[in-house]
Amino acid sequence: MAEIKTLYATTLSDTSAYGQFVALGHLARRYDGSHWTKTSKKYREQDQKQVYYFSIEFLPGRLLKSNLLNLGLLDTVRAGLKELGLDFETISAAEPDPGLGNGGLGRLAACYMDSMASLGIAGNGNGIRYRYGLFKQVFMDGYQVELPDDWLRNGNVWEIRRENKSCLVRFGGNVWMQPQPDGTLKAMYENTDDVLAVPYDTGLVGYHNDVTNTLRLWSVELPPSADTTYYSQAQRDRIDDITKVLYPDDSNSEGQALRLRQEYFFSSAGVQSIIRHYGLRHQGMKELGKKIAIHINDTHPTLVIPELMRILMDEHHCTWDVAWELTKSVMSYTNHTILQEALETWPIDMFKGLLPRIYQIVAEIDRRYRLAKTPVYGEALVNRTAPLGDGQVRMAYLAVIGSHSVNGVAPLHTELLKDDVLRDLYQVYPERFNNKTNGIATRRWVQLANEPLANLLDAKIGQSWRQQPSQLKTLLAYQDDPKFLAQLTQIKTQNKQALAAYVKKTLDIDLRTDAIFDVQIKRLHAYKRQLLHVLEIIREYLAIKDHPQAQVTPRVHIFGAKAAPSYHYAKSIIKLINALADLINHDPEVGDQLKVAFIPNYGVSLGELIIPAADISEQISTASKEASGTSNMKLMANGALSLATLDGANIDIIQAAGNENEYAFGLTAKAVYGYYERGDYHAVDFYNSNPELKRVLDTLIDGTIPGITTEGREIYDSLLRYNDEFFVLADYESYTQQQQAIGADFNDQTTWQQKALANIAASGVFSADLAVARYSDDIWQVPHAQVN
Ligand code: KOT
Repeated sequence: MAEIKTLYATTLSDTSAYGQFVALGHLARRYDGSHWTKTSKKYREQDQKQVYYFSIEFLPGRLLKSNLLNLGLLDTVRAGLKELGLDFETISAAEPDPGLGNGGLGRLAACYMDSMASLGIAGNGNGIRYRYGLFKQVFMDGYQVELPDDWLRNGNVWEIRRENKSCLVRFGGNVWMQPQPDGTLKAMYENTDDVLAVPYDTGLVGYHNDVTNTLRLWSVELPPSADTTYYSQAQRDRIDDITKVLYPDDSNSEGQALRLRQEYFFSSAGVQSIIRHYGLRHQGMKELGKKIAIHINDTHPTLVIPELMRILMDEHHCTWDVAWELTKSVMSYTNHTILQEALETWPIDMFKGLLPRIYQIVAEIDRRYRLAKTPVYGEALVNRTAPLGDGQVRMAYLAVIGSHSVNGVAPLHTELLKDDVLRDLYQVYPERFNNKTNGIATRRWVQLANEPLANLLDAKIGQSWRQQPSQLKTLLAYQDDPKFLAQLTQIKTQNKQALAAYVKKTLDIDLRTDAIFDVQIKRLHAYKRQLLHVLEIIREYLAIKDHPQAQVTPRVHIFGAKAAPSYHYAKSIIKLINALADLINHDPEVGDQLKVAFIPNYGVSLGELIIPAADISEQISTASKEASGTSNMKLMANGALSLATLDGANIDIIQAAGNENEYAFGLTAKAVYGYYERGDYHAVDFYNSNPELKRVLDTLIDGTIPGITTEGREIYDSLLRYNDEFFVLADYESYTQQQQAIGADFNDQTTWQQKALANIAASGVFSADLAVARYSDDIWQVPHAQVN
């Protein structure tokens, strides 16, 4: 476009890739800036119901390319840059990828924000502007080392600081209720530690619809009183710490006071800003439930419930009953895990000290819950389910009691919530429980990440799938079109070449692009069972060593995974994978038949490179443990076949694409629960009865794999001495059988690509647009653009 040349030509050609990115970012903002203002004005004028999605994590990925795509400018900008002799991809890669999340939960929040904008829903994200995102992972001697992610070092083109929308958040001190002349009670505070919450807003651009919504992230600062009062350095640091760094734990709760401060900080600031905004246009609070929906993404923002109660009662003089009905009608909660260690609870003493007024309100919620429910459900059940119990504040229970809707993220997960984790509360509030299967932003994961595939789809089935991913099903008409299937192979090869070039550059490993690219990308966690994948690699390695001349289908095993810094076992698995990779990749006898590439620092941007190149999607969690999974959906949409347990959304993927197009294996959730109930799982029996498995496991401790003396023993013991908590050995045989079937099937590329096609065609049902439409219809009660 002319504008790039006239306005930006000098800037663009004279600067670094980063400088060019900043210049282009400003250009994009000029375009979407007017949409942003217009969108806010329209929502205001039409008094449209607002959805506020509260999440302690957002993983939006780089925004330049996606904003240009959504604005309809991508092709033009690319062509304009080309005329200037500049490469768009290089410039785009200079953008920092904001790592403000750990994994699935944070990325889901970002996909849903994208869909809300694209469906014209007045959706607002509310979270924390961490000064440092999730650590950068490097490997030293095969061990994970964590470096700080200083993502804001050079500023952030997308954000706008809105100091005029700041608010105070109060911690600690003493609080008491003082009777007023009119008979009401007023909350009085002394000696509180106040901090200032300053919002930074980022525009979220809808797809080809002139809508730009807002992601509001809060940053902490000293309160105005710091201008006149002395704050010691230690006091200043204590305040700064609140938004300094993202907790690097996925599916785990460490229970530290700083985390609780983070949770209240963004919950309180968010609710204050909502009520202030609402108050500008409404008299009284009556309409709140009709005008506002607040969504609680896992339990981290649960304090929005007592915080809204506080504001309604203390600042807007509502009675308890009125405030409570309004609060419940506004709130809804999504649970993302059934792992015990992830369920948040806070010691009452810590909670009370940090949040005295909020504690009073939670205690009153608890008192009234007990009073109302004991006569109906009995004391035992009520004790088990009340917000306060065992000296703890139980966040999930508070979230259920204070919301009108509770959902799981895949059908199996929702059933397990009802039958197991939240079973007692399900007795009390059966009507609140519902399922909302996760979805992904097809725009980012296919249109942006896999342009060759997207273009082929356009050519074959037209462009309607770009607005309505369910149209991908029309692809099934080409299942017997050999030319089309060959094109799929060709695109896959092209994507593998791009990934192979990256792996060569970063790890100096040569990958054959005619090999099976077998991919496992997700956080490193025992329940996700990267270890099972490792056992298969050892099996393949031993098979090659036994029969160096035998014909094997070449394979590349690709891992991407960060371990929480304090998760010792997960870090040992990382060392094991790297040690094994070292052994295999340098063994001349193995050659290019088998390679292992553990790509460091997995995140959204690397996902965009790896996913389009995958043939096999490893989704091998112990059945019942993975709430949904979402990389399974992204890989499927890019034509990878799932090698999957019957867990989370794998079940739904297998059903949608057809069992014959995936590789399912392993214990069912029911079988896993059966072992728990009977207490008769004996890992050692599998070791003793399967000589191949025995041999594979022995390599962990017999020196076959150099450099893992302590890690090998630790892992070996976890399986045999401590009885294999995640049933790795029980699933070994069925898993390795499917792996062998994959090795054989891959040689028939026509049949293989027919399966890939079936996966792409069925992936439309996992679109985040559809998921968000269901949230809108069933939970938030807001209108949205048509999705089907
Ligand atoms: C829970 C507590 C703290 C930090 C993270 C979590 C967490 C993450 N819980 N669930 N997740 C993942 O969420 C994804 C989106 O729903 C799911 O697909 C995935 O199965 C969860 O593990």
